[in-house]
Amino acid sequence: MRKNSKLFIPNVITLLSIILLVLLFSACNNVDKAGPATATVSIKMSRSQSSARMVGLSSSLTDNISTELIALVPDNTSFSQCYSSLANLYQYALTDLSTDKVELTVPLGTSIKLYAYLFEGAYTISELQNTAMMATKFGQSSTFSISSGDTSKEVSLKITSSTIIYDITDNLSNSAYTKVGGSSPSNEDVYNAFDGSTFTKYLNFGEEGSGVIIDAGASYTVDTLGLTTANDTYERDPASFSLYGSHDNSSWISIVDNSTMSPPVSRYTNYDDVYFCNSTAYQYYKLIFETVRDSANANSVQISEIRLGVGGKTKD
Ligand SMILES: [Ca+2]
Repeated sequence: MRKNSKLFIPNVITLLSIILLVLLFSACNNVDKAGPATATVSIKMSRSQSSARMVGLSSSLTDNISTELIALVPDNTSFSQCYSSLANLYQYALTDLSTDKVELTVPLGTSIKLYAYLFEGAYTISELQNTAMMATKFGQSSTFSISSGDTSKEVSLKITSSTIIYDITDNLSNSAYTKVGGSSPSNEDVYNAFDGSTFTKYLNFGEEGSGVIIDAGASYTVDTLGLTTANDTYERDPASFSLYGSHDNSSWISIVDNSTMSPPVSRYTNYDDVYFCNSTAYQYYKLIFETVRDSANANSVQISEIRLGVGGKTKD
């Protein structure tokens, strides 16, 4: 959103390395005629075995982390920051962070990898599966396989923080934004939501169902929405949104369908960033405000700033 800011703001990329001790606890290989043999494997995360790259970085890998999701995948599955869009998956499991152990059912004699997703919030597996959450750190193991005679094995897993924080609406001209529906006062037109100032706003008398089309000038894989409340009349705050992507500004593909938000009551204040799964790069995005906080007492929808982020975070 902010003019004259650098296009790419690389986050501090902390490359950490840990060693997993893979312990085969049992010889209880489940030889099933219908599928490959498997073994139940208890994995101990040996986080003290950090590489030299951790020198100078603060304390523990799991500081501020309440949940670690492990995805067991075939070796040929590409990593994604969005765990729910992994192309192939054998199993999800949560690490018991009090013991740093996780139990998995591993296919024997098969090339596999582990991807780790570390979250600040405390979640169950079903919560993670029902709502796409953005991890704050990610891990990728090397490829390995386990055979029936193995009793233990060491595998490395590299942990990084999220990679690039990026807002595609940075440095676009006012003509990149097209109002959808309704009408606006001349001094509260659509581009005011992208000028980097919370003291200017986009107001649309179309209220629910109005929005904006953004021509990003190039294709980006947007996965985060950031909003900031305007100066007054909190009844007009957007309370849910839909997002569509397009390659031609004509044919639209749904990315988010009427997702509820919790607008802050405070004015000039950022909403919590909304993260969603999207693996396709689009040049055009259409953001629709489906509802406002109090439609009976609002005559319009208004917002001071809109950010569309890549890589799971928007920047202020
Ligand atoms: Ca503004």
